[in-house]
Amino acid sequence: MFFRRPRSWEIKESQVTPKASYVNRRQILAAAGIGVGAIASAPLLPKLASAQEVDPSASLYPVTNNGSFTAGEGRVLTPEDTATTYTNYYEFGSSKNIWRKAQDLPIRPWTVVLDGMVEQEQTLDIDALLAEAPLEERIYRHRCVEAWSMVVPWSGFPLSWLVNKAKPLSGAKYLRIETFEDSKVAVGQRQTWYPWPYVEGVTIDEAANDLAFMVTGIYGKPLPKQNGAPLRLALPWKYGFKSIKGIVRISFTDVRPVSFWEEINASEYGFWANVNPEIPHKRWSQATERDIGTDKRIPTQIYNGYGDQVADIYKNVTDRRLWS
Ligand SMILES: Nc1nc2c(c(=O)[nH]1)N[C@H]1C(S)=C(S)[C@@H](COP(=O)(O)O)O[C@H]1N2
Ligand SMILES: [Mo]
Repeated sequence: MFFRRPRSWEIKESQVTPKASYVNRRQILAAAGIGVGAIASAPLLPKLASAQEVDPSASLYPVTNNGSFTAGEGRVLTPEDTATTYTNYYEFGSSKNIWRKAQDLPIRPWTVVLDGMVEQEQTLDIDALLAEAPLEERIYRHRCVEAWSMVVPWSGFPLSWLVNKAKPLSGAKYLRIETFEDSKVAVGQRQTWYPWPYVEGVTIDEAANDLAFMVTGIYGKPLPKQNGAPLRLALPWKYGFKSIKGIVRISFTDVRPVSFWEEINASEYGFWANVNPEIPHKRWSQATERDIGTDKRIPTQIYNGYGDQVADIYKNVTDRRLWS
């Protein structure tokens, strides 16, 4: 077997992993009678293709690249192998190395329910949705609250397109977005102290912003399960936990949703969670981030560098904790 040394960012990351997961991982390691070093020297990863069945949406990709979204000054695309094997998906465990376990998730049939304050509730079949949606590719930066980041080419469609399709009533102020729940296949969901299912929320104004993107593919291919197939969100100006994976329901509501991480620890993970280098997390600085592709530490930018597109959303929001 091949072993590799942990990279510096992996060590850094373990220092900033949310406490619940860190404690949990230590407990599991202790119970298994192995030290943290055993995890750090994980075997080299085999190619993904061998582990995955052919996705029924494969023929839709690649889709046309929208040139208005670029990596940004001094940034380069993260290698595909890195972005698809270093993933956060607590449904499959609290480590980054869950991509094999995520292959257990059946992604067909898959439906997405649009309900709550809408003209009429709808249940959409994912393949019908993919056939109808205006798919395009966008290169986005992604900044995790744990101070690592990547630059990836997502394929998908604007969230605003789906909002229009849902026909929300005028009183709807928020989208409450929910992940699948199935502890038979998602081993992490057997950890009953977490408030499953994973939930996230955005305001109607945030959902209407052109940057809010529903992701169905990556690197010109269908989205791998570990990255949130068949449907996940990308909100590149917010910390990564807002970009919810494995979406099965979007409910329109006038009540602000309480998100998964907010419910676990509201003082550390707020509703808005806009990226801001000047507002530290309670347990670490947010001034810099580790790019997982280049392994370089770089300065973090306000709104992750997307302020020109999103700052206006917040100009009249004065009474809220906009950061962290
Ligand atoms: N359902 C669900 N969505 C999720 C998560 C999760 O654990 N479960 N993790 C979030 C976090 S913390 C991040 S940083 C991103 C990671 O996306 P990636 O693994 O595709 O990079 O997914 C987000 N979406
Ligand atoms: Mo994250």
